[in-house]
Amino acid sequence: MSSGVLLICGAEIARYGFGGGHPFGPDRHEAFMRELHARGLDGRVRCGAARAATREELESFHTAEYIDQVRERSAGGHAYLDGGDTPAWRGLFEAASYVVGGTLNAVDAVMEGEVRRAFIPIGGLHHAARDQAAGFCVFNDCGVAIEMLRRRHGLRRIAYVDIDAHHGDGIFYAFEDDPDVLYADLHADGRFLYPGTGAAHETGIGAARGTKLNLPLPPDADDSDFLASWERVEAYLRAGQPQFILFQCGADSVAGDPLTSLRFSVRAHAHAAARLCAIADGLGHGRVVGMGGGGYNRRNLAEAWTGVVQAFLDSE
Ligand code: TV1
Ligand code: ZN
Repeated sequence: MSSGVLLICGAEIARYGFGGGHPFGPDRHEAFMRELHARGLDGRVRCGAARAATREELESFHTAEYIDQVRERSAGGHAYLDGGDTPAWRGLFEAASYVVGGTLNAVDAVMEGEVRRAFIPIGGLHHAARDQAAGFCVFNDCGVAIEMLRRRHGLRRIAYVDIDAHHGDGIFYAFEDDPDVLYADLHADGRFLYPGTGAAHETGIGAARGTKLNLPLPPDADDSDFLASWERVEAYLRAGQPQFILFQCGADSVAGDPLTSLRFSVRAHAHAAARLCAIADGLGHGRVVGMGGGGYNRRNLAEAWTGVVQAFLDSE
């Protein structure tokens, strides 16, 4: 088994975001990279660029009609892709395609045994549905990754773990009836925060009924609340024995985020990353890919995500 941590970074994914005072600005990538450099971690990871996802890859998760709509609206500029959170701009289609391709590069490198862990800061766009944009998310890189892990790499059981403050509805509802997608999501209770979903009783439907783990938290939950819920995530993953772990580590669950009121410290993110590596190693494969997700306080995202990368490196 190979060692090393792959970091997907560069101008191709840095461009993803929205200008004009939008919280998901294109400066988030740089905020992370500066902190990585300040901690001397940039020299300890292997860096790789993103590629654009192909049409076929996008179609593994998204509908053809939706992909066309994104292409048309971003060429035309101006309109929103959703009710007001996700503005279209010229070049957005390409930027969103690079985010998906970047996550696929991360997943492919892990599957090919080049590295055991990989991280992509601008990724984890968990609100995009198969047929629509939502909450700053155009193409759902996590969803395409799950589909490609199955179709291209032949895996069956894949875990998706999400500690972003917002519920990962785009992933949850896309795989709600699929018992082979393990889903564990810590988020602020939907009664108090967008997108409003992810109640504890939402455990899957049909063949997957009772198999998913939604853990809503009080809107001001701190590290002790995090740790109590996190124990359940670990037990769930150990019982489910996934062949791959996707980790959406949104930093908007850290105290001081402008969009949410969760109060985790950045240690929560590092702890989750370290434990996921230990679990993946215990399962004999070590496969973990981290995706940055949300996080709108630049200091927080820089510290939380570099903590995740540090935990990946320490786990080697
Ligand atoms: C344009 C400009 C859009 C400034 C949106 C905050 C803005 C928000 C903006 C904003 C904002 C939301 C809602 C809207 C319910 C909707 C990456 C009808 C200062 C993964 C997405 C949050 C989180 C969407 C994404 C949310 C992620 N909050 N300023 N929009 N209304 N939308 O509440 O999970 O982190 O805030
Ligand atoms: Zn979020």
